Amino acid sequence: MAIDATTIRAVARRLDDAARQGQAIEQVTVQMPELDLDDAYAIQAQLAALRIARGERIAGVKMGFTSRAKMRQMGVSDLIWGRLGAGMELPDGAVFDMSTAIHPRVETELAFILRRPLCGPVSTTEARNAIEAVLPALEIIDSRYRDFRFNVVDVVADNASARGFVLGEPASARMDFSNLGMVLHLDGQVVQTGSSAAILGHPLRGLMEAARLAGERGARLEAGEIVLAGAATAAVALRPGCHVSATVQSLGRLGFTTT
Ligand code: 0L1
Ligand code: MG
Repeated sequence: MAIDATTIRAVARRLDDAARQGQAIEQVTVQMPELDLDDAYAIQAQLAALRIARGERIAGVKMGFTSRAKMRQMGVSDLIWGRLGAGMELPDGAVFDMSTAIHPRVETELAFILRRPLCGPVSTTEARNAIEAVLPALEIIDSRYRDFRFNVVDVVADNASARGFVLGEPASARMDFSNLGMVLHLDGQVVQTGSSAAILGHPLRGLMEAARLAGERGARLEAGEIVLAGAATAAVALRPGCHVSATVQSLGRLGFTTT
């Protein structure tokens, strides 16, 4: 680690303020190029601590960089994760107030709810047996950095750009969710199509990687937690006054409106 606990708290406060005020800031590595991934995850943990101190519950985790194309684009070779606060969840059909965001984007995902804890490297059978339900999901990402530009250390410190999520109806984990067609609509127009297979080849891998990364960071995925397994479509910029919906084969439709 390159920075001390006081600096970690100060950087987390700066990112937290930026998120709460909807104001973009300079990437943290501009002032502190020495920051490493351990520092970044420590800052992220401190962001979660700030949420908890405000009375928010940590609801689960989100995976990022789950497509090889995005890893290549960012010049990174591993996945990242971020923490989901319970307050980030928007009910299906809710209104998302854009004035509370900076430059939000939406992407179509699959989510899992766990029925037992997972930690460290796990087999596909262990991962599957830990799933209570599989759900269609929309993730709203919003980098706190100017122009949505960052390196991997910046984005991990910024909680993997997590901003919000919407969950659809839960389905049995026994279903085959390996290759489900997904369509993202904006105001009724198709803007992205994809397949759940785009999530690391199989969405279960998103969960296995979440368990692995949790183990590496001394954490654990808990029963009842949500895991956003990764994006199956590219992220699309949101604008005020639009209706966003996603249709996921065999899992149904979900959406929200922006204002
Ligand atoms: O959920 C995601 O895949 C986003 C991860 C962070 C990178 C980005 O903001 O695009
Ligand atoms: Mg995502």
